[in-house]
Amino acid sequence: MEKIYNYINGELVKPKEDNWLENYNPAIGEVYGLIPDSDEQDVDSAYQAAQEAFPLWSGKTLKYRSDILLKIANLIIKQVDELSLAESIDNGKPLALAKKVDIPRAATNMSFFATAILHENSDAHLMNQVAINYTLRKPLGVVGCISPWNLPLYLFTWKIAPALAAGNTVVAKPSEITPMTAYLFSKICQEAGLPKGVLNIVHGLGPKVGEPITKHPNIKAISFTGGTDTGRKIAAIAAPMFKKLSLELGGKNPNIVFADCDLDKAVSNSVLSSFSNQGQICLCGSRIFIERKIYQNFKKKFLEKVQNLTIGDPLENTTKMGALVSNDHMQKVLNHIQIAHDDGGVLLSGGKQFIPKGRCENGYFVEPTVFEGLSYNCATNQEEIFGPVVTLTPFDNEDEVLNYANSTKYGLSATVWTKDLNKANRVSYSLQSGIVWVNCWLVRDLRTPFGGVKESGLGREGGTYALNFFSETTNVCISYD
Ligand code: TXE
Repeated sequence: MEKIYNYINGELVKPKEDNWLENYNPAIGEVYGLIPDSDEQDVDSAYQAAQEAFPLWSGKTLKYRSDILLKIANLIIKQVDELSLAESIDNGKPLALAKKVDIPRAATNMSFFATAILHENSDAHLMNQVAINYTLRKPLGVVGCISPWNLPLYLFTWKIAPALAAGNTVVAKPSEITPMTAYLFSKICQEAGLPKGVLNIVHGLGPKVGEPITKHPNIKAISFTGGTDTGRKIAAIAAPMFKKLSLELGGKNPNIVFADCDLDKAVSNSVLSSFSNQGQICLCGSRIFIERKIYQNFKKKFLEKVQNLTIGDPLENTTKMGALVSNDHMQKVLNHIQIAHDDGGVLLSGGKQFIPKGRCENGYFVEPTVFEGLSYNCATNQEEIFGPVVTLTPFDNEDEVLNYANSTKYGLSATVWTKDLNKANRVSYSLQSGIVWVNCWLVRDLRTPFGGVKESGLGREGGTYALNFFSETTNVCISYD
């Protein structure tokens, strides 16, 4: 059985207790490897290595740090085939999706922040003839990065890159459900010559590894992406310790389709925003609100495309929907489908576990599922399902749809389809959301602030927002004599 190892002080090492967890391939429903079942001792070793590496790494020139991160980016691109296959096997997502989105974006995360630090400027405030103030930006020290299973290397590097670029050293924990590409990333770091201890990756369970990172007295900040409930637990520990916190949490995103939209564009993008990555993207638009006068037309076109989605073996090139990430998650999604039925939902498509023929017959697949006829405030329209399940709901006016859209405890992203830009600006202003896409979905400029409001999170990632999170400022005021 293939084992993967922690990456501590530049070495690939076993967990101290020599305990291991099973790693599943969700497309075939079988264990295919073992990962370290690490604990607090391993986190302490990782912290020590990061602490010892900090003076050297933070003292390096921006160019030195930039060059190493660019080397890592180039190695990711060179190894795109191996990394994409590993990601698809570990997560269940289509290989084509991993190759087109996940792995290239991981490389871009590294190169974006490698170059961002070369162009960053800081502030100065001149007090005429009295004094000059300048804003000194310094790295925090050792920081903790904890990431989820839905976009494993993409979200892992989205945290690691700015943390390292800003001069911090890192103790990182990828999800125990999808550890493989983080492990391959540690070998890339060795190949790139990243100095030992600068990045340390500790594999294992949230409570046994994530929590010790969160509560470690000398880990200065926690950057977390994952479920809202877990984010709450992390905040409860970190806040009283006055640690900096970046929380990217769950979502229940509205997708608002006005009658004056480009209907075909809205339909095709809505299929993507509903079912990409099996609906396991926190930015997916799982609540589709359609202006009544085009409801039937939208529904007809949408269902035609949904029913043509190829679901099955993630390694097949034609596959558009792969397996859900685990049996537990599949059961959670199937349970939500049952609740939708109980709430009086009318099933328009899907609704069941999908059993492919051949090698994936024991995999964790769920059909792309569409309901209508549910109230905006029922559980299906309020709770995050994080799977291939969407609802269609008609509306008659802006106030009504804004009430629906803003009715959940989340506020991560929203999508608006209309050709009327006044309406687009008006609705975007009124949406309780960290991100609004108008006539597009998942168009990403990495300089922009990324994050949610309400229970979708705290703080913003992306560009200067991320670099500022991973640094501390001192205002130096020098008087003119
Ligand atoms: O989250 P979990 P999952 C959300 C998504 C969904 C969830 C799916 O909406 O709700 O995340 O990811 C570690 N102390 N987003 O189920 O369980 C755990 O081991 C410290 C939103 O993985 O929260 C894993 O490494 N760490 C997001 C990580 O936390 C703990 C995009 C996430 O696990 C821990 C992606 C603990 N007590 C998913 N318990 C966005 N907004 O961008 C677990 N972990």
